[in-house]
Amino acid sequence: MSEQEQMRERSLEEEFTKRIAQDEKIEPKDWMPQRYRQMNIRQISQHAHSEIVGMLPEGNWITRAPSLLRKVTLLAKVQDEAGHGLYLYSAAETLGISRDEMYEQMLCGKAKYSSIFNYPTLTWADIGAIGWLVDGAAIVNQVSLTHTSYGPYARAMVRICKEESFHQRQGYQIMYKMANGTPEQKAMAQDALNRWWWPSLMMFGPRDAESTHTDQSMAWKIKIKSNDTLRQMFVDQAVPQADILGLRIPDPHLRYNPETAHYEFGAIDWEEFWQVVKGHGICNKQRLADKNKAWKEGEWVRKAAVAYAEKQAKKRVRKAG
Ligand code: FAQ
Repeated sequence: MSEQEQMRERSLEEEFTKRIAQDEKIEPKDWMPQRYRQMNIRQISQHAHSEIVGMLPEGNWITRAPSLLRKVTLLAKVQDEAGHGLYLYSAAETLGISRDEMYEQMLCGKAKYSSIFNYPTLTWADIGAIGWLVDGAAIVNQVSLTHTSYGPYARAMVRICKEESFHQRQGYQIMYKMANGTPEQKAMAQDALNRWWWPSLMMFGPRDAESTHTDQSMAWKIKIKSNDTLRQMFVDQAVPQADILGLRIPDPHLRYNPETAHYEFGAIDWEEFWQVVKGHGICNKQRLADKNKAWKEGEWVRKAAVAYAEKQAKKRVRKAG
């Protein structure tokens, strides 16, 4: 790079830093540091993959939902997650990566998606626990991301959060019904809470002290709040909700600290977290196998969509001529 180019780069970077400090949104055609672009691609594509792989644990229960109403509601929720994935892939595409490339990274296991979706859904109560806890945790994170500095991501978050709120309510309502049902149903709800509680806390990522990206992400306002701050907000919100359900959070160290006005909680099993992130969770292999199978079986749909689009384009040309 010539000296003149270096000076120009520095002044662009200064202008960028000023815009971030003033809470201006960065838009696709604006100048941005290469690393800012890459960090957004990484986070947004991982988020998109999470929505797409996240359809599988609940999709598992669509055929076994206990009533027509529950089936319709669950079907709509799972379809919403697909929509979230698509908005997010589109937001990432504005940064110069194609959806095919991102999808390929997910299918071959190179890209990450949220650890939580590598746990199995064993009973109907798990569907309640996912809505309540997993969507609940996702909302806490995503509400803060509505203020993220990259415009297309921030706008996608606003819409996604509205739908996630409905998801959280439907999950909590399933838990409420079961927790107030027969002793067997209440036991199922407690068992689901026991299995989903700790993985939900892990969704927020490693402790701040061990997080690779938080410092730079927060400096660029890609992330607005740190992993530990968001995790604490989630715990403070979920504990009173468990009390209303009459269920017990599976943590003997959980206690309210009136001085800090926060719930203190026990140690998270970080060994388990990293094992799951590295591909050794209960369902990692099955999730990727299912996504690859769906991709292969959907080939004729993609071909048909392209053929249809080409036919329509030819029709338009004929009409215009
Ligand atoms: N799982 O330096 P940090 C949903 C990785 S959406 C797997 O702290 P960062 C909706 C991280 O990627 C749920 N990997 O990373 C729904 C990094 O690896 P890398 C998804 C994780 O990015 C509900 C490394 O560890 N939400 O649930 C996890 O600053 C129900 C170091 O970590 C989002 O994606 C994890 N839990 O903070 C759908 C929100 N945590 O890339 C269906 C947007 C960390 O260097 C049903 N994302 N890692 O190889 C974020 O806010 C952030 O990316 C964090 C992680 C907070 C997830």
